Amino acid sequence: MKRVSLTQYLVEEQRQHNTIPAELRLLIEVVARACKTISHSVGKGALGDVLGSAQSENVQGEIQKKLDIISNEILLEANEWGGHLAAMASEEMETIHLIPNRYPQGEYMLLFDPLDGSSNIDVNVSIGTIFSVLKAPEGMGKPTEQDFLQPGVKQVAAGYAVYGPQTQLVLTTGNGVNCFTLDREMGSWVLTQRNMTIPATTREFAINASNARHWHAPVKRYIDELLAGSTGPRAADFNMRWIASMVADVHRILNRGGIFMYPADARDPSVPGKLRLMYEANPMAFIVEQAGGAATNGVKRIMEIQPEKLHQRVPVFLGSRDEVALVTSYHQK
Ligand code: P6P
Repeated sequence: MKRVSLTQYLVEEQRQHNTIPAELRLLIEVVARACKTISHSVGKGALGDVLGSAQSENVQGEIQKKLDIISNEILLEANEWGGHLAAMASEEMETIHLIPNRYPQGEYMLLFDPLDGSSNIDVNVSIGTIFSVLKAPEGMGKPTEQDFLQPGVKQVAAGYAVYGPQTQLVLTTGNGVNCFTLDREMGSWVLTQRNMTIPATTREFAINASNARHWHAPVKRYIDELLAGSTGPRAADFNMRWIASMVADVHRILNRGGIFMYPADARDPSVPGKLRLMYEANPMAFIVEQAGGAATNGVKRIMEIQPEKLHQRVPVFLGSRDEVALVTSYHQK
């Protein structure tokens, strides 16, 4: 297959669909370049003094790994000077990050989880970067947190990089989902999968089953039916995967189907699940829907949720659309 670079793909998309203005193309290329740098740091491991804890806590109350902070810095520094952004928001930062006055302010806003799956860093299991792009509200002056609180349907682009056996970048700008593999020798992103599509049905589910005693009834019913296998109501056997890196679990689902779940549970009603809406659930929901899958919070489309807080959490059910529809229907009863 003739090699198509990320740049060529974006230029072709611009020409064919006119959906990627030059500023958005520049933003995507800058983020992709930052992910290359993150991949390089992640790949050093113990050889680069980048492992272990940074002895600090983030706004989520989680101990930050050195690579969480390194990855966050890489994304901030890469995106500050380009003139395409008005502001950024990150899982690792309590408040939004304004573009320094010395640089021009652009019309896009970038949100990211710079390194998702941190618990896997020190044990060499795949991790990733998740990003979401919104347009700055018309007539916005100095950006505030409120300007970021737009529902997921307002995203103009979303993507993730997965740092695994290969480093890959998965991207949507609203015209399907494409995957690029990093050619480390050339340092370039090469298109390796066009128009990724999630099968509507699956025999594979992903959930952290150690929380089973805390699940609410609809989730318990759904999982029990999967576990009952061919002699149960589903009349089929199912397989389970849980990598504890959302990016890696979602990437598997994009490639071979499946359903990923991080539900709310009875432990703390004030904490609806673990995953964050703005820079984990929304970008992944955009990608999954663009690949023919579905993404709900158990009641409605994740992308239709009106955000109230930058770091708010949301229950997540995403992947093969028939399975997402079934588990969502159990929440209606
Ligand atoms: P648990 C990683 O910390 C993360 O945010 C997601 O990437 C992943 O799906 C989930 O949390 C894993 O959570 O409770 O299984 O460790």
